[in-house]
Amino acid sequence: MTVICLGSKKERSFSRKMDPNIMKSKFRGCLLGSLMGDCLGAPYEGNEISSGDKIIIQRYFDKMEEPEFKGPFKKYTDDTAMMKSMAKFLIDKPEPDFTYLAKLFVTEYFKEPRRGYGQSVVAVFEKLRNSKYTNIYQPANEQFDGSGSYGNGGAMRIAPVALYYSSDYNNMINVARDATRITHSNIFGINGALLQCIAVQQALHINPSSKINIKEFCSCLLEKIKLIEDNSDDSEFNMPEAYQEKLKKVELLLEKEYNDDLEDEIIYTLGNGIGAYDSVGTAIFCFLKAQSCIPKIETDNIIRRTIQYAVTLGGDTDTIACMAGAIAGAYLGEEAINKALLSHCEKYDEIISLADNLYQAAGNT
Ligand code: AR6
Ligand code: MG
Repeated sequence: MTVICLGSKKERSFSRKMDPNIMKSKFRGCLLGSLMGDCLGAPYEGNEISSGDKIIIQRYFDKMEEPEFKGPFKKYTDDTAMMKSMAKFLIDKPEPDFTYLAKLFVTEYFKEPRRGYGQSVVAVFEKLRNSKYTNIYQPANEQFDGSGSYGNGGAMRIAPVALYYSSDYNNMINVARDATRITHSNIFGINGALLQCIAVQQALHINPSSKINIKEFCSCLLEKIKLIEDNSDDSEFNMPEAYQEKLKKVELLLEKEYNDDLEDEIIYTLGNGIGAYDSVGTAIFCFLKAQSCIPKIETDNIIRRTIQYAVTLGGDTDTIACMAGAIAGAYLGEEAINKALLSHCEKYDEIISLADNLYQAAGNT
């Protein structure tokens, strides 16, 4: 597997000679976009969003953009807690040590258990601790009578792997898979995390000053996820092209003109739930859709538009906005992030340092 499909020739040559300052800004943008989606999406988690709610969400974002507005921090959830552990694992261990990663997840969970973790993943943490990490993949394999979790918990935390291995595709895929399997062994949970990882990596290599080529972005994703699905064992579900089909639906929906029922169709077709299959395609869709104006989302800032749009689709708002925000931030970098909005997110300064340390650990100066 040696595909490095980075879109157009122009994008490929840009990526080869990317200014290190741009790359550093993209590392920050990605982790901050992820944090912002999580923190700003969390208050709406589990909600169905009416057209009245959309106006409230618009005001909520407008208010936080006002420099003089002071409010309590929007707290981050398990998405960021686990993303932080992923970054630390890559920073601390040049050779991936997945037992170390499992310990980081468990330590973080028992330090702050009330971060909104998935209902079932907690059992994995308890078993890992009780078994003293003898077989770090066994607890996840035992979930759901042996079928493993298909939740989006692997995908929501994967962005640091895409950054660290941005020019080493094969290792990126292998590390992303083994890091996901500690909690999620179901093929939908794993391949969803891989798709999100690839989307972040592709976004990272695109020139932030040029408009994204949506068709190429999708066809590259499709090409890579096809290879992954062709080599996956899907005997349990018999949906061997699940994510390929999902991406084709993303492309079709992106072409549709706005109408009052479009959002219902998006939610019905792509999903807005806690399953990776019902949320990763949705996050990619939100990112791509937000590249141009969206009715009822009033902002010129593409990262805000991506996150706000993800929130207005309801359901697992923090995680879908977190995944969409990570892709948008990897493309556009820190400069494109609204600082007033960011200032309301818990521990944003810690995430900036984490991104810088990850940038250095990845062999950059
Ligand atoms: N069979 C039936 N239900 C399942 C299965 C399965 N194989 N897999 C998952 N579920 P979990 P996560 C359902 O606990 O993926 C948080 O808000 C089941 O109801 O592994 O880490 C995060 O922020 C299970 O409890 O968590 C994410 O947004 C649920 O999916 C989200 O939850 C979550 O799976 C998922 O986090
Ligand atoms: Mg969540």
